[in-house]
Amino acid sequence: MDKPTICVIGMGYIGLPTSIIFANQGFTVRGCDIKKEIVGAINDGKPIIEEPELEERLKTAVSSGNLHAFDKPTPSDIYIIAVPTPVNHVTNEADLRYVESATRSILPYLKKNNLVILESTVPPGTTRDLVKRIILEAGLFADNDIQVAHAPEKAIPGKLFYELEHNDRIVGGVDANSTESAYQLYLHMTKGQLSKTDATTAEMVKLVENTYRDVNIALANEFALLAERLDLNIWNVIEYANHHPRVNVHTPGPGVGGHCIAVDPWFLVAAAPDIMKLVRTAREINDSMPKHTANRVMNIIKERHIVDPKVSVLGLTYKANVDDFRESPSIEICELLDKEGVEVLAHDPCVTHNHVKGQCQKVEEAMKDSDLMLLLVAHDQYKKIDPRSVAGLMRHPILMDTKNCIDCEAYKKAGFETHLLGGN
Ligand code: SAJ
Repeated sequence: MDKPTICVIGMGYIGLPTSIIFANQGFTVRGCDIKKEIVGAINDGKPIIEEPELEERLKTAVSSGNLHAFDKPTPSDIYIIAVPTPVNHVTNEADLRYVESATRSILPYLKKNNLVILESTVPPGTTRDLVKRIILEAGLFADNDIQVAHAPEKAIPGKLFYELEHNDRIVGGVDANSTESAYQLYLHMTKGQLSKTDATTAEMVKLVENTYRDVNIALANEFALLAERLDLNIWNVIEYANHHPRVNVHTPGPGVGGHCIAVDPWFLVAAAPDIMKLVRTAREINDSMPKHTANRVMNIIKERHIVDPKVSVLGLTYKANVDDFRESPSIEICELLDKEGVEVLAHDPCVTHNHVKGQCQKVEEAMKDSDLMLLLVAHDQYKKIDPRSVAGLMRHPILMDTKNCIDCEAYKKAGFETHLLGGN
């Protein structure tokens, strides 16, 4: 039997690699995105995001003729929706407008027995109560005519292909047929264990995973704040505590970014604000870390009576060695420092276009005449900086390390005054 044809709506961090994997497995895949420049780049075999293996795999998929991109859906047997689900920062509720418009965009093409899969992370009940409902409301199909399922992605930027192909995964349909069809499809993608459940359980599994991580990061951040008060080094404490076989304290830092962990817990808070008190508090703690980081910098500047301060912000992305700066704490920290009258000289080796005020393309440029080096992201390049070479460029060689990722002793030897988040 011929393989079913697949139309993937949303050619972003998940939709594109998913399309490539299915195309290279021999499926005919139509990638669809509303942005014409993305469609053009894909058809030219040019990667639109920085991700290991993306370029070679994309070229293979396009040159085999199995992957072609369009600016609207095309008739297919399976539709996979992989569009963003941001949080509305005013109401803290999921903004489902892209899921809704993606679902409406496939209505003209849907035929009996097609399978519609939602991969985007969504509040519990969305696959059944929004996607399936929109399809039924079109009035063309009876309840069992169209299969609908949720298949949450679990891949981490920087290791997208490896994780999409190896992580255990769960699929859940709105009925048993939908579950089984989604299961059969994803058997072609993952070598990990594939589990079957219902759509709402699958949605909840994804939210629980990211919320677990957010709450644990918040705990690490709260410990870091306490350690600063008690004049302890939290990084040493965590290292020793994690020797216990059942303890895994996460890593503190200047905040939690990305489109997932900083967003998804809000979907659970919105589902039951009276119950989700710990989750809300965790979100608030993590959201307070950029302000705390900026305050520590301002205190150092004030204590040293530095006038017309210049701060070198190293790292703009939401985590190390990726080019993604969505919800990145660094952006907020730059804005807070700017509001305090600090001249910000920002740098990021993974962000080649200028995204914030005062962005420089070379580390040396960002360090010139600076009063403080603020390390926010543990990019590999920053771990290799020779403190002796940058000390001479700065007006005041002061280091504030928020990731405990460089050798503070070497910086001290090079004449730096050093400060550590979660320590002193
Ligand atoms: N962070 C800390 N301390 C830590 C771990 C992370 O401060 O101990 C910060 C990072 O610096 C970053 C943020 O948290 O700002 C999130 O980074 P991450 O690497 O933990 O996760 P994401 O957002 O890149 O990807 C997550 C993953 N989920 C889990 O690990 C449970 C990934 O598997 C999901 O596919 C992805 O969310 C998603 O799409 O939901």
